[in-house]
Amino acid sequence: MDLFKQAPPTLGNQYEDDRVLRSYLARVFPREILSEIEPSLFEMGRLAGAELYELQLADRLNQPRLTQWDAWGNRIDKIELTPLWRVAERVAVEHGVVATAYERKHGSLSRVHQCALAYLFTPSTDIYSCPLAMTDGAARTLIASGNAELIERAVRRLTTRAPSEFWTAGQWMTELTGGSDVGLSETIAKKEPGEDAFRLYGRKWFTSAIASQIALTLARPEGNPPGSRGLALFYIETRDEQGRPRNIEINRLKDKLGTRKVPTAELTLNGTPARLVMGISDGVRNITPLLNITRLWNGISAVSLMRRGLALAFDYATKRVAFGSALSEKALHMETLMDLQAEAEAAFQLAFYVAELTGRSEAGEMDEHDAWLLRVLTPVMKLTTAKQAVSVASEVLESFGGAGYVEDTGLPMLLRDSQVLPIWEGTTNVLALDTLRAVGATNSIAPLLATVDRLLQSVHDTNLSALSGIALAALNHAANWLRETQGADRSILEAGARRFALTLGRAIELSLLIRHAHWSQDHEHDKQTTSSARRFARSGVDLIVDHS
Ligand code: MFK
Repeated sequence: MDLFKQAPPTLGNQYEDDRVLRSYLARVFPREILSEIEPSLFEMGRLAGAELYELQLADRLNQPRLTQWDAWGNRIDKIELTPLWRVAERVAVEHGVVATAYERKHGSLSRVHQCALAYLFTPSTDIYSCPLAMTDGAARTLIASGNAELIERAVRRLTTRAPSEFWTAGQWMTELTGGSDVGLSETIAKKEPGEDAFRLYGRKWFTSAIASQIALTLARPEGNPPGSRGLALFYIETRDEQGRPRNIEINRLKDKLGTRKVPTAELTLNGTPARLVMGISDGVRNITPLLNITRLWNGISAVSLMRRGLALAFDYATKRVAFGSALSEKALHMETLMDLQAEAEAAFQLAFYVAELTGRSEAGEMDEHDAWLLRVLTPVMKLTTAKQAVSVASEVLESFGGAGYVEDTGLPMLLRDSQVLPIWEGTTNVLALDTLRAVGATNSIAPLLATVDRLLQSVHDTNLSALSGIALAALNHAANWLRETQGADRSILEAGARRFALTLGRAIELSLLIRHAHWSQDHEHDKQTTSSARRFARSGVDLIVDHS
């Protein structure tokens, strides 16, 4: 009997097939620079759709392993990564997924080039973006610290293209007392008589990518006051020349919903040698360059996972036949996918806009207005895109019917891995409060309104102008809410912070989408972004609820 077999979804070259990425890069990059960087994007797109994707599916059941003891009673705490992650590291290093941002061949646009590489690389490598994000953030933080000795020792290795020299960095912040409220950290830093370095004593509770060679961490030098100002920022080299942990015990690996390739551990620091990065206090403030880079990576990962889910779902729609025709011929199925596509495109524009701002800041090309914008839009972008990624992943699974719920299709992982995005690097609520902090004491979003005005100024198409009105009305509503809440009880302001931040996020996403749609109509004679902008505009932009 010839039984029916379902054709699986397949992927092509993930750069070549990505209208959104290619159109965006064509707008942002001068033509000669784009042709210079395109070979790197074609190659990463090819790997992501072919070898890496095949390896990812084959590696599905593998997980990192912790061996705490050797046969002879020695504590070794050895971590073995899965085959996919070992290949991912080599590919990432050789293709400059971190390095590109530091080589700065194209000035501030190198950050955008790097994010495009990360966006292509991420969905086929099971969150290897986590160690890369922290490595990038550590390099940025060390450079910002001005600590010449540590820069000389570590930055070259964090940003190299030579796999044999490459170091990854961890970001050890979370303790049992405080995942979000880092100021409660209990780890103590002691200066032993006759020693230059400090030694750290404490317990880190949720440390990601524990196989890293170095880590940046927070600890309280003895005698410092409680709270985040009393913490200092430290640099650790995790293992000695023989590969033994430096007074660090890995107590166990976490059993997590997703990101299961990431070796995340509970650690005890038992006199771990550590060097001050800068200053004896203000550790939280000093580690914020790292936080802001990993939050950018979080957004790039969010849009890349949405893109992967939709690439598979659109392809599958051409292959799956039900009720007499392919799903791609069903109006409701395609309507559903196109709405998801609009969410993904909107998120893409915001994540890459923050990449552009980050690049300009690193290249020293920022005025006060742009610095404010980057500070506010980083948490706004992170929290908005992370929420979008979870809801898009859930719908993508549903679009496959039962197959989306079955592990060996590889699809459930998209949802599990997306679910981490609103949690780590600051939950939605913590980042909503950070947005209020970033807006500043004036409680005004005038710089954002001015930016959106500028973005939309040249849009003359009548359909797009109507959509601009929706974005501006939402932003003005948010601005009024903030003004009116100013004199009220602080709890009213905080209770509305999530709606406020998400409204800013969705309104700026719509504005960026309109700006790009306008460009794409003029330069590519393409109305697909316009159609996405129209869909996105009717999916809820203004979430503010006025208090009575
Ligand atoms: C896939 C891609 C991503 C991969 C990453 C994977 C790794 C995941 C591993 C982790 O999840 S590591 C843990 C991540 N943890 C967090 O993100 C902590 C979340 N909590 C916060 O972000 C809180 O808002 C915060 C800890 C910062 C609040 O602490 P405090 O003690 O209330 O801080 P405070 O006093 O408000 O801020 C201290 C200073 O830092 C202030 O400046 P001043 O000293 O000048 O007044 C703040 O303005 C400044 N600051 C805070 N956040 C900032 C910032 N400056 C710039 N950017 C920021 N984001």
